[in-house]
Amino acid sequence: MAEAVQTLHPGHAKFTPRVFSGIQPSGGLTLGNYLGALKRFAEMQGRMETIYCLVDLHAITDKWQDPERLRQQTREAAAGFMAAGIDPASSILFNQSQVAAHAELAWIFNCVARMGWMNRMTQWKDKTAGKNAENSSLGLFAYPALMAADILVYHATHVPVGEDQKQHVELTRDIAAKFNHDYKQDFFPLTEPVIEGTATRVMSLRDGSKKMSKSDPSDQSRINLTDDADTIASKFRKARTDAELLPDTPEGLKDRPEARNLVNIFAALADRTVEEVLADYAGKGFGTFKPALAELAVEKLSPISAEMTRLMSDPAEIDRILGQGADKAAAIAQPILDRTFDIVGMLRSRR
Ligand code: AQP
Repeated sequence: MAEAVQTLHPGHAKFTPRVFSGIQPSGGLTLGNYLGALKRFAEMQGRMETIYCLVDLHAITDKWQDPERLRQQTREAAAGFMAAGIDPASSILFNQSQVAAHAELAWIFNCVARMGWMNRMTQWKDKTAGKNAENSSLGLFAYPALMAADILVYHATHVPVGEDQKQHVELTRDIAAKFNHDYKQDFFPLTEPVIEGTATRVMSLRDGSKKMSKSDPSDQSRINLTDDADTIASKFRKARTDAELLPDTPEGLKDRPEARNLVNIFAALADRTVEEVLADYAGKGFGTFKPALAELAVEKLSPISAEMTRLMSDPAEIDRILGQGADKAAAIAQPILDRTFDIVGMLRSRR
């Protein structure tokens, strides 16, 4: 992270270093969300201003969500954030739909972004692959413009994300640059994606070519943060692997995606490098490695799961925290949105 701060784009000098990131409450949180996002969100806390968001407006882009379930998933995700170490006294934590500035700025960005840019987004292509794209929601197509608004409505300079979201952060930079160019202003920062660590892309336990995802139809493909110890052990035991022994260097994992995934998960959970993990397990088979991985995962995830259960026993308190976070977020976003409308030429006479 310190390195990322030093490599700030020169245009950032006038912007307060500020982190924004979010997760869709479109299902239960996974080990991928934890290692690729939450764990890193917690590590960034205290180093600079941090704003974290449950992006519930995004969660309805892909498929219909049962309204009561969506509210529950949003509370559960908030509990997951806090259980993973995000302290609402140090970070701003809220759900997106409570701050209207996100949707308002997204409209402006819908008019800045080009259809061709959206057409090139791999998430759009992946989520519509094999389906009738004509039948997908307009919201799914415009998802990256809303994500750009989420980030830029706070003039965020850094966005910690997993590898899969890199392209969307690059598009955010394109939108900021086009806006700045079209209106001859140096108004929006060119935000940096922060993609670090050994688990920037945690893969499915059933298929090493697919990322672990909360919406994968197979529950066996992922570890949920709420899984109990037996379920975690059983999912790792059944995880797809090959018959070879573990190599002594990372290069030996090159053409072994499933093995590489499990070693990466181990390294990220243990806060060790892949080389260090292989130094311990080279020459050993999965009969030895999988139980050790399961034990480590249970050790790291059980306290998170227990804390989530405790927090979920008081949903009113979660709602209060999210409401308070939304007030703090709106206080930062509103002046930036107002200035954007001024720049674009919207008549504002109510102030
Ligand atoms: N498998 C993963 N490995 C590493 N990072 C991951 N992230 C998600 N999956 C992995 C990171 O988690 C953050 C929040 O992602 P999201 O929930 O907003 O959307 P997503 O990337 O589309 O995650 P899912 O689990 O696949 O959700 P669904 O199934 O609803 O689409 C991001 O920083 C992401 O990189």
